[in-house]
Amino acid sequence: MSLKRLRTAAILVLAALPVALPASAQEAPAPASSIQAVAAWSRPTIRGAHAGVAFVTLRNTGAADRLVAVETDVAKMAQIHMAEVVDGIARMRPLADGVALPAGGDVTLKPEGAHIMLMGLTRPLSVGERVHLTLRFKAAAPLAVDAVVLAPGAEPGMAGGATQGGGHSGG
Ligand SMILES: [Cu+2]
Repeated sequence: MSLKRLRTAAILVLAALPVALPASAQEAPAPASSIQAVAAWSRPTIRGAHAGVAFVTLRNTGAADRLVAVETDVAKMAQIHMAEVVDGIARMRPLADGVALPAGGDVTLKPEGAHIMLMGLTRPLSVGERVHLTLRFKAAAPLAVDAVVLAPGAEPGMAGGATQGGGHSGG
């Protein structure tokens, strides 16, 4: 084979690569997720705080599923918790099985209920910033969500103020 032919062959191989990659990627297209984050928010933390919280409303347009895990880059780990009042004392416990997401319904994580606990914050969370979360489900594809850190009083559901008590203060 002449040098010219070799070079031509090499160019043909190189030229074929960019075409081949998208083609193989198309064999397994990412399915449009059946779960959407309608709203996601978090709370500011003081310097030195070990824990933060995040909340999200999830809309499930597909089959029944579960939120089973959360990952974040602002804390060592994220857990799914449930806040509850036991004997008049606000407590929270990890939800080992996560949160049920019924088919065709909205589920709102909130301070007085299921919430995402950011354990071992690596830095304080400031008003206005976005906390990156990756939500993992039993069936649906993982969902990347940015939770906006809202100032106290600007939080969803606080305006009404009809419900009181129970929620943990995140301290
Ligand atoms: Cu908690």
